[in-house]
Amino acid sequence: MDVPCDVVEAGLWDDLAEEAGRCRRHAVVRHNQRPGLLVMRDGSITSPQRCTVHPGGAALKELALSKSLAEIVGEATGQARMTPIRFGFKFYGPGNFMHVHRDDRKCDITFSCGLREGLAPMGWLPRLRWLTSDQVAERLADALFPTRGDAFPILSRQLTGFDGRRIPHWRTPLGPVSREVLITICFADLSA
Ligand SMILES: O=C(O)CCC(=O)C(=O)O
Ligand SMILES: [Fe+2]
Repeated sequence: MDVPCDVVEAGLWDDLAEEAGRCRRHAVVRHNQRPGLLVMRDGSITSPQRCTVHPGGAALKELALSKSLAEIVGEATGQARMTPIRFGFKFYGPGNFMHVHRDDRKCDITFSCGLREGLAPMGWLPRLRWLTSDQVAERLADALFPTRGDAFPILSRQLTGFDGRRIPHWRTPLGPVSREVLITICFADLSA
């Protein structure tokens, strides 16, 4: 689902871009080197990735906790109390990547957007949504960036939500001069 543009004011996007710039130099490296797809007890699938991450500051908090965003997310998912349980900036530099995986079980919906123009699409396999994680791991054991996948555009300053806990998705390695900044926000229904 796409979040309507007017849910986030233009000024906040500028603040986010500036905040990301400040956070970049304090971001920590996330480098999982364990090869292969590992099915976790919560049903998520972890796999190798390399990037740097930062939990953000006041601007990202304002976006993640904004009432208007929570309302849209609640409406889209049919769940009353959607709460952002995890959010942050992701910085991808040259050669950084994320192999195919399934997000944390707690994430009812994962939102992503870029802060720079021209971000390459993510890859995803929506048709594998209903397979078990064991089935997915077996099927994709030799396809860390599945070539049969579809492109999932991640636009700049346009939040898009997807079922990252069920749909296997990935980001292929960035080129030698590429640098990207993404925002990810994961919402969970805490009313149950
Ligand atoms: O790089 C992306 O676009 C997706 C990031 C992602 O899937 C994640 O952080 O779990
Ligand atoms: Fe993910």
